[in-house]
Amino acid sequence: MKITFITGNQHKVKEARGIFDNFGIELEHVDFGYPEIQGDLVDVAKFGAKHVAVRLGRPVIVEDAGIFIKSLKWFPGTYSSYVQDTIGNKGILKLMSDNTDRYAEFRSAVGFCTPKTEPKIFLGTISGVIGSSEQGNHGFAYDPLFIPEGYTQSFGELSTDEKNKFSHRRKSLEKFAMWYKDYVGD
Ligand code: ITT
Repeated sequence: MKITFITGNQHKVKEARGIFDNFGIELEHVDFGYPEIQGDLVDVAKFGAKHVAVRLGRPVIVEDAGIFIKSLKWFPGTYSSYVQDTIGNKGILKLMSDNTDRYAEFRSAVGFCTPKTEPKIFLGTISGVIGSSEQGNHGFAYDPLFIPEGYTQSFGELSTDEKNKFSHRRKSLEKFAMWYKDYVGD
């Protein structure tokens, strides 16, 4: 069983391969840019999946994700990629220097679409807190800042395999994988 994953992010590919291995799904990676429309993660994933499925003429998945920080009114959210490339983790820590409420969530929306059907969405969320400094150099982007609930280590201190056991991406891709197995009928 195979699925084409559209992303320009190699870290997502590595994580998705590790997750799909558990479900016997082979991942084919294609880096094919698509417009990220204004809206929430679901809007972006729906539009992107449809756009690429029609252009490539085959079923695809895309994933839109981000980190949502409560005391920053859920910023950076859908702007996570831009904010990471501009102010980065140090900028986020600065914005939060006086905030005692450190609650944050990573959220992931996976969009599946075929050229002839409407997109389907699978969601995953993980709760945690923003640490007081960057910790670890595993993973990518906000991982060194994010300490998942029940842990003392950040995602940046966990291996890909450990993060893959319970991350936002694990939850959304696992929901997709279970559904996809029935859909394909294997
Ligand atoms: P594609 O759109 O090409 O898939 P991208 O990196 O631009 O790749 P997003 O649009 O979904 O991905 O942007 C989400 C950003 O949120 C991403 O660039 C990271 O900065 C951050 N992010 C998402 N998931 C993350 C994770 O598991 N760990 C750390 N940061 C993450």
